[in-house]
Amino acid sequence: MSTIKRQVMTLDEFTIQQLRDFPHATGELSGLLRDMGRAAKRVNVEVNKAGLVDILGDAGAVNVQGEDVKKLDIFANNQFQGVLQHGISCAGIASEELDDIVAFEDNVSCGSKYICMFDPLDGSGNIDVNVSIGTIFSVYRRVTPVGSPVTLEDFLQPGRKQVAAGYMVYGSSTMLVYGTRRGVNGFTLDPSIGEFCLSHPNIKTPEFGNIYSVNHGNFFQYATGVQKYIDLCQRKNKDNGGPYTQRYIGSMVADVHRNLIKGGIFMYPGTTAKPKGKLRLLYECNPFAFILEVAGGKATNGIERILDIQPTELHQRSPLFIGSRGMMEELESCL
Ligand code: AFP
Repeated sequence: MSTIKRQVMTLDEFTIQQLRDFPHATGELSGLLRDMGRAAKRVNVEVNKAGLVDILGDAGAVNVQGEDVKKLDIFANNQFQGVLQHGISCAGIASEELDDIVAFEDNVSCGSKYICMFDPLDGSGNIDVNVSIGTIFSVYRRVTPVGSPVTLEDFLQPGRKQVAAGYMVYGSSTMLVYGTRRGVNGFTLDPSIGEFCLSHPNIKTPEFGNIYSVNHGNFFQYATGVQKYIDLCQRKNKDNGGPYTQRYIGSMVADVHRNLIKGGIFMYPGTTAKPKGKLRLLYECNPFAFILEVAGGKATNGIERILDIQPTELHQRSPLFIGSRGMMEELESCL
């Protein structure tokens, strides 16, 4: 019997295809990933018309991080929470927008082995000015018994325990990238059919890149080792490849996505005012550290591997250095 060759493979088809290699898999993780993709499409529609409708601007509340909440953040949070709560593949969530975990208490959800954590709309400071923003998520296997409601313990796991992690970029095109231990794959939303289509199979990040990304405004507040590395990035001469190019959007998803594809290093170090930096370990650092490591890169807090940090609270922050292996090693020699 001849096999029909398809030109494009959608996210749904891809996740189902992956199941064929694991005949005993329950399909729960694939279902969860498809749920996230579905919610992302709804968020994408709203992000695209943010300039048209009265959804822009502050919602008037302040989130648990003490930052102004934009209306789209709330919309996005509700979409991801809703799709997982009404699905059958997730037992509970934690979100950057919520104080506490949400345990889904119905029998079907309690019977799931996975929990999901997400930052529903990262880079929301950029919404009003039409710059790429994104969603970041990670999936863990719960540690409490299946069948009971999840607890905080299920969420305070080190990043190396992640089963999958991913992100969506709402940019010049909309992409969903996710990784499992088997590899990282990128899907671009085809608006004509409303499907994420496999566009970047088996992503590997280059060993070296040409880009360093950091908030230069904080330069004098960084530790000496970090300053030394930034100096090195600027001073590299033609004998060692010329100075690196500085690129920093202030929207982590877009910055790290670009560096993942092109090669580079992204840094959000601690400052004298904020020694732990700004980024959240569970919602931002861990998922990207997982993806970058699977793609061949590295991620540390300057002292230890991000994925080995034992979290103690849901919303804790961590300095982050992440990117191409060769550039991370250069940085480590300065720290
Ligand atoms: P917002 O979601 O508040 O816009 O923050 C985005 C972010 O967490 C991350 O995406 C950026 O890389 C980082 O903050 C930018 O922070 P600085 O403006 O301090 O450089």
